[in-house]
Amino acid sequence: MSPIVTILNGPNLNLLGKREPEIYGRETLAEVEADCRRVGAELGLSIEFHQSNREYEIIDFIHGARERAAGIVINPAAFTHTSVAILDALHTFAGPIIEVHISNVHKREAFRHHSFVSAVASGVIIGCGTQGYAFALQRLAKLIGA
Ligand code: CA2
Repeated sequence: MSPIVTILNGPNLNLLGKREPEIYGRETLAEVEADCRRVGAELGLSIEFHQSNREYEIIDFIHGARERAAGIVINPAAFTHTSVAILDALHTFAGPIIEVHISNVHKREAFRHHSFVSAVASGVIIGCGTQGYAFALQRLAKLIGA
């Protein structure tokens, strides 16, 4: 059976492709999900894909991944810069975690320069647009040995 990878997306990413295309591009989250499923299949990974605007739901998805998933890809969106609770949840996950940011947060406001999540990430992909999700899956496949 293919190893499961859980892909998590934080608040407002449901609006991807619908607002601020100059920052986040024109691809919708549904298109990102389709790309992830295609790339995942090529890499022999089974993809679970979620988005939530609620911090507790993201924590619940991380707890769910503990029982089933071999790896996590997470774009925590604004929770990146605020959430010790998501950091604590990720600490309980044994497998590799790749953090993704669509935009180059280091070219943006100073409050986006710090990530709580990076402390538990095996790798961080920043500023590669939505292509960053495919890069993250390629890296996870290597780390998991899929
Ligand atoms: O660059 C990224 O992927 C971010 O995680 C996106 C977050 C932002 O708070 C982080 O600093 C960097 C914001 C996600 C909001 O997504 C939108 C998409 C389209 C239109 C409006 C918001």
